Amino acid sequence: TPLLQTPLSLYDQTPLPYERQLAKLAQVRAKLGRQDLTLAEKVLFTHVADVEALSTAPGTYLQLFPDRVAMQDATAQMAVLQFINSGLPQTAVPATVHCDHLIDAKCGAQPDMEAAKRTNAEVYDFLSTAARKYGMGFWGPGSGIIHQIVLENYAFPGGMIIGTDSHTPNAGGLGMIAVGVGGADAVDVLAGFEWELPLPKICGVHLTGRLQGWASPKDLILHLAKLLTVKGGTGYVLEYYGEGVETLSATGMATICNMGAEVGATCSLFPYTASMRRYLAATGRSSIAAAADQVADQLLRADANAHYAKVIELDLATVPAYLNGPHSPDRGNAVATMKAACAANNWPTKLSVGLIGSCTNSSYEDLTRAVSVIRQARAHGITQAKAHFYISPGSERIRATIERDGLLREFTEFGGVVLANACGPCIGQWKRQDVEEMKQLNCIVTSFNRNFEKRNDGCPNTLAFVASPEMVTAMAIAGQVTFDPTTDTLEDAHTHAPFQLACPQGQELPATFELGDTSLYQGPIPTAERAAVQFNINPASARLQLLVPFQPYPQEAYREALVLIKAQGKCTTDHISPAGPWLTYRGHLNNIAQNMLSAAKGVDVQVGATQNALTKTKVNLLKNHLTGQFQEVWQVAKAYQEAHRGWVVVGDENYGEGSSREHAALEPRLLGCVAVVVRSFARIHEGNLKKQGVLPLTFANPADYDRLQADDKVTLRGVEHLTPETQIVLVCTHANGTVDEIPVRHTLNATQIAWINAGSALTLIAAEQAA
Ligand code: MIC
Ligand code: SF4
Repeated sequence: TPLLQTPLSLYDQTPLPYERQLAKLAQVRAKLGRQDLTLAEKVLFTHVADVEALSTAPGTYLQLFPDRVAMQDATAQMAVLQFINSGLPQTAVPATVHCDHLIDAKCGAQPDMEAAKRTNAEVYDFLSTAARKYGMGFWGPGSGIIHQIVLENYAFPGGMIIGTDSHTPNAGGLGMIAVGVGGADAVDVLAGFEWELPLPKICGVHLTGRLQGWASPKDLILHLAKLLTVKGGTGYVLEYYGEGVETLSATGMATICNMGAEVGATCSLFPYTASMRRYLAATGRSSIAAAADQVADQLLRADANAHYAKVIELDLATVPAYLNGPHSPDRGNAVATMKAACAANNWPTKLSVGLIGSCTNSSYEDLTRAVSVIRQARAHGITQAKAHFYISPGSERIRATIERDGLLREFTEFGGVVLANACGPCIGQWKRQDVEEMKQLNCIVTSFNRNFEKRNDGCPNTLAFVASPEMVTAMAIAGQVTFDPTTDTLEDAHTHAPFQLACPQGQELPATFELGDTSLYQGPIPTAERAAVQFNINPASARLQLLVPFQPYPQEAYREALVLIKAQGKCTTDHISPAGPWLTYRGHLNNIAQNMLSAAKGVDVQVGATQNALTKTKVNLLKNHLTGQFQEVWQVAKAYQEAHRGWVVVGDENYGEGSSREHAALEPRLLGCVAVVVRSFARIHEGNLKKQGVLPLTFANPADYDRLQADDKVTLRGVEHLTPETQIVLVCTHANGTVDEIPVRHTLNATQIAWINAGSALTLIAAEQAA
């Protein structure tokens, strides 16, 4: 049958799994006795390892077999280094590596690419060697950003992908369960083991109506981010449904799913639509669309009376245009309220830089909408934007297509700088040129997804906002973050008469896509040639270092442990292991560990005025409780480790929010962290800590955060005989000698406890492999 013959992608021989999924779905229905399945449940449950073992009791873990794995260069290095230790000859499922995070934006695409190839040669060589050795596809520098490439080439309705990047859910725009994970999770799947996911709850988002005026799919998710906050989606899959879904393009849905990461959702997804069919056809995958058409009713939509854990009702017509920020993507300001918000918060109204594109917003539709705004300005004699203006195409395919169609020229003629097809300024790979602006409080607006402090340019004075690309463009033209195109006017350059911008108009898809430079992709080499491929890691390298499996902590480490830092407020992975210049060391644990918690804000502790004064103004300076000396965070940690003292980190809400980077767990583990105790965790980070053998604990009573002091000594009672049911108690001896007992919770299952006992998950795999 045609279903069985359709390959998974243009680059894979493996067939689409639809036949298998249909058979499994029947088993799932029989096992659970349910005819009210959500789409997410259908896709998840048709990927479980064993339907007979399937349970939907709260607190269970699903054991899953995803269809593929994607990794980007900044996280793939650690994933590959771990895979090397597994000793396996090749990956068990189709996988790809994408070179997108390490390209510094400075002068524009071409010179920046040349520089990146020079400076990152060692890492690119390592990754392409790994791809050849283990049978993976390799998308070299310049090919584009992982999530865009996955959408264009690998995503398919009803499939399941995991990726070592938190925005992997982007592929939900094509109806895929797509989840961001740490490298160690990816290695499990690459090694042929099941991937373990805590059973998510399914939140239905019921869409009615149609977006109006300047509102775009980006605004829909900015609106939801405001509603749900950065942790409101934790533990949930966001499943969209309703007639409003049919009004959205596939790429628009991808934008919405991409930023589900910003509310902490496990992933987001949409049912199969006509726009998905169009997108698949435009990207050369009509055969997948034809197969999807056949199984759509059974597999690619929820049952008619699907049961959702909760439902959000949203009339698309009520969504205004937003500018979210600064410092957090859930800080939602309707564009119409920005004048008041700037006045109330003393934010400058001037816009210094506008940036569009990235993995979130660089579709053909996005860029044609942005250009439609530029055309209106040019028709009124405006020759260039008032703010600096940058464009990051998401892929070589997009870049080549907008070049062919003249859009690229329109951007550059308007003063826009087209950057490499890469992450660039989105992840702090940006040598910002307007250095004068950076000396004072200044605003930038991007069409990216995250806006944490210092993320884009490393500068504490920068207030970053996120918006749709067309809104960024309009604001860049006006040079004001307060510019509301629905009420404010621009001035005609010749007549000086005021004029208003009409709503942007875009084109969903080009008639055909241009592929551009196809040599940037290197496919898997024949199996027989793989064994001969050799790694060559220079022991003196500053960028790559083989991993040594962690040894278990001795029991004393859990007794009278020191508090390294009591982090206050937002502590994202960008605070725990900052990116930007540190991306250089993503393959070298010892070196990158020097950035540990360097951007975290330590709480005002009661250990003396000096530290109060210091920590208020400065991050990455802590009192070493053993010597009284002030040192960088990692130095204090190392000193404790050398003194054979265990230490803990104390954190606030949604600790570890943001990236999937497992460096945020590996670094504390390397330097002797036994536990991280917080009010709440972000999902991926909690999983990463477990994998590396660090106990993730939450206060049973969140107010106990205040009872645990930064100069306490903490004994973790209960850890000696840890079981999934153990109630761990922190016995905290305060500086004045008094003692508090603080109950904490853990979510470790038996397998995960075995990781802790072995030292780390990898230590356990290596031991099993050797046995
Ligand atoms: C991000 O957007 O923060 C990143 C950089 O893509 C990260 C991955 C990383 O830190 O390498 C992510 O989202 O997971
Ligand atoms: Fe790259 Fe930014 Fe997308 Fe992360 S969010 S993958 S850094 S473009």
